[in-house]
Amino acid sequence: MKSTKPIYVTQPALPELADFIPYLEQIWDNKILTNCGPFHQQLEQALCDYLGVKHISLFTNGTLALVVALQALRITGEVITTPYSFVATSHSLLWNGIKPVFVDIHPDTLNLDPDKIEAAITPQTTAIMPVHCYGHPCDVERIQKIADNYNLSVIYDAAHAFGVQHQNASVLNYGDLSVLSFHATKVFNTFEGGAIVCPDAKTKQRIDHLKNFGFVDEVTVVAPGINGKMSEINAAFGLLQLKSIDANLQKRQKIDSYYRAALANVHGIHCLGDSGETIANYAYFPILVRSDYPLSRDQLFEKLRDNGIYARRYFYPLISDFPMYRSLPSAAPAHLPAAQKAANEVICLPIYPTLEFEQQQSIIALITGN
Ligand code: T4K
Repeated sequence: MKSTKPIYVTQPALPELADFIPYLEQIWDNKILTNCGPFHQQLEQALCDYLGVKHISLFTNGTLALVVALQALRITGEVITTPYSFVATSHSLLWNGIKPVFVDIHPDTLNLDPDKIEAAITPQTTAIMPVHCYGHPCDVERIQKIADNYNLSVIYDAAHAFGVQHQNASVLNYGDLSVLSFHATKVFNTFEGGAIVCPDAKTKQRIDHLKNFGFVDEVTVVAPGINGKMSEINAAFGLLQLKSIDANLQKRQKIDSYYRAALANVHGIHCLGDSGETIANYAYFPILVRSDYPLSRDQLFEKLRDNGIYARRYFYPLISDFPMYRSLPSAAPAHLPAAQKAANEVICLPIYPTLEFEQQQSIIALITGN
């Protein structure tokens, strides 16, 4: 069945335009457009309450938040990370003059494999930067144990993990810092945006200084900071979006369940496991196209595209295969077999609150061949 309008891997769930007008009127009235104004402050508090975390510092995007998180903890030398992520994860290391050391992922979770981390630690290693890929929590307990044993910091790239809980608490509370993305394509979006979650007020204060050029007051600059502040318009939009987040997560859950049921018995299609005890956010719906499926991964990807379904191969190519990384010893394909395999098998299917049932049915029909 050929779909009439394109179906993307994701589509932002937008509130009614009229509901945004009162927020704009307030901005127009008080003429505070940025620099941590009233909406910025309100959104930080509202997110702490909603997510169950102690402190949040809002940013213009997730990438800058990652860059600043590394600066906030004064990370240097080498950082252990995953090659199976969006390229911003390791770009944040290069922007800080840090050498990424790639460690393979676990084939079941596609997250950093804790069994492989210790072998990659050298005297230069100062931190681990794992990613909660697709919003599925990493093995946070084991990662913390390794970090404690070797006196390493842990900064989670939690760009996909908005609202995810592990053992009845926010997964964002693990590690030293967690970094969120509120990009348009994310479960919770502020057009562009991001945040650092941190456990104590002192670290939050350092992060707040760093995202505002290092200013403490009009005449005092304490660090070579950058401009990473979220504007009032983005923060206002975030406050409005928060009102519908639970309803949107429920819609995502329904879509996730329907895919799982419909694809469960399709030979050669493996749905990445749901995250068990955790409260998930259904941010992505990755399938792995194995060799016993009648089409190759790329053939299925093209078949979907030819029918107006713009699924994505997140994360192909691997970060370690990009030119600025591929000469690193840890980037050698033979060193990263699980990541290579996943990158060659994955397709992320469309999942977003406004995806219609008929649209989902047509995607499933193309995969099952019915
Ligand atoms: N760490 C991780 C693990 C990440 O995944 C990301 C970002 C980051 C860090 C960095 O966070 P940010 O600095 O971005 O806050 C997208 C997003 O741009 C990126 O935020 C995201 N990860 C990544 C996984 O996906 P593209 O290049 O695939 O996006 P694009 O423009 O092709 O959009 C995908 C589809 O979404 C489009 O086909 C249509 C739809 N779409 C997109 C936009 C921008 C819309 O419907 N409306 C829109 O406004 O990277």
